Amino acid sequence: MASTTRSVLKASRAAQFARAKSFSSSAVKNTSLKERLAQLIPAEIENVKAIRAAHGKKSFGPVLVDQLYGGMRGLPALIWDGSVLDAEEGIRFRGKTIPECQNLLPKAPGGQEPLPESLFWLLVTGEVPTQEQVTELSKDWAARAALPDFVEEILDRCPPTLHPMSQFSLAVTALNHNSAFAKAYQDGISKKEYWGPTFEDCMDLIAKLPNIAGRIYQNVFGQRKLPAIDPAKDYSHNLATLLGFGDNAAFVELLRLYITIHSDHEGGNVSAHTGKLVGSALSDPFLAFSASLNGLAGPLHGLANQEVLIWLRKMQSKIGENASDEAVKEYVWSTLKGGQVVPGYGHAVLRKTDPRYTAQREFALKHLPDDPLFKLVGQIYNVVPDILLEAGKAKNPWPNVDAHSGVLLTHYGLHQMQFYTVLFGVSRAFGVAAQLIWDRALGAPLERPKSYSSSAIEKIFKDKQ
Ligand code: FAM
Repeated sequence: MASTTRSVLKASRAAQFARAKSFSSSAVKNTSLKERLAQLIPAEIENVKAIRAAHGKKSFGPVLVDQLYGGMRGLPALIWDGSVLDAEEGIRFRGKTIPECQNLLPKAPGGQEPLPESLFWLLVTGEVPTQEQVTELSKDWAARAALPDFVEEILDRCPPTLHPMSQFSLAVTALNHNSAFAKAYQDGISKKEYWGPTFEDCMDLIAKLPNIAGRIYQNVFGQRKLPAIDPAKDYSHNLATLLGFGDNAAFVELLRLYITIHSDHEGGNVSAHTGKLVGSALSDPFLAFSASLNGLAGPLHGLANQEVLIWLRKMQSKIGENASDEAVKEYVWSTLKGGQVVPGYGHAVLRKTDPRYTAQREFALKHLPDDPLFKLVGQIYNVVPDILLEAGKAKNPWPNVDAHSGVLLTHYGLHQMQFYTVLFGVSRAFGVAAQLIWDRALGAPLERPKSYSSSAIEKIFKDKQ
């Protein structure tokens, strides 16, 4: 027993040492993202082996029957390395808070917000990239950005009445046609090599999203001719240009912040978990991420950003602009009494104001302090939490990310709220893709939790009252 424990500890220390060594390698400065990953993977495989050897049989605590019926809240069930969500503090990307990311990650020349390219590098490697590495990533994504003709045709044939999220999901599913992973699997690739074509698919996926989003936007709302991707511009600048806002430097900065803060929110939320689950069947990253998008399209998840703006506009048409606190309170109560949720408030994990809300509020204070809708959002913040507390149901009365994003987009002229969740989807690809790469590198197995029928639960506890 003692010698087994000693050898487990020794293996664990050796793995930690190898991991620390590879994670602080001086080669990092000159490597591409794929080269850096190839350096990190062997040590991480050893690290996971060591964690499982040392802790694999330890319990995380009891599972309550309530958790089976209650959407698995708080049930420890997944490994997700890119980010961790603390109920009080909010999200940390590879250990870094949003303000730390804003401070540390490379920015565009003259810009103040992190480049999402740098956030992706951080999510994948746990390291802050150099400016040169970020520039190379921008160029790589620009070179991969073109859509196959048939995907463009699928989008062009969609009726404009089909919700942009459904169009988005269709297009991403169709990209599976050219999946490097699906092809490699058919050609008999070894398990050990899965991560390579998964990486290529994830890079293609992220790279092609601006052209998909831009095409949906122009087909449904704009009818502008789509400009070509400019390899000299960063990802967000190209996306802004496709939407018709590339000349507005503040909007481009907003998109950089927007993509960064919406990228990842640990693994249990619907879009992240769906992507991981579908990926675990070795469905390629396009199939896995289109499933994520279908989850994000639900009003309790990503679609809430659309719902918030619809709700605000309805409120304005009912009680007018510059309404009193009393009128706002009455409107909020009428929403609750109608059996509806107040969109943009509450969270399954968070118990404080979402730092993603705060980051957007700070952006608004800097760039649009006098915007009337921004002022209304501030007024609602002063009113809603007390009402939700008084109503006595919601565990978290504070605003989430979606309470703020639409107000910023509409300030710059992106008024079409049905499009907002598409931008959330572009961002969420970053977090899901980073985890899909690691899942294939670490040999994550098929997900298959155990389900029970209600009668089985009754039977199990029948004699244990
Ligand atoms: N307005 C009214 N009721 C709310 C509420 C809100 N904003 N938030 C929670 N509740 C209710 C909830 O519907 C539930 O009622 P029932 O017992 O009748 O089913 C009760 O309070 C307990 O819910 P909870 O445990 O506090 O929250 P959940 O973990 O079940 O749900 C949310 C979390 C996010 C689905 C919920 O807070 C909600 O519906 N919020 C509004 C929609 C929204 O903003 N979604 C976006 C979340 C966001 F972060 C994202 O994913 N993008």
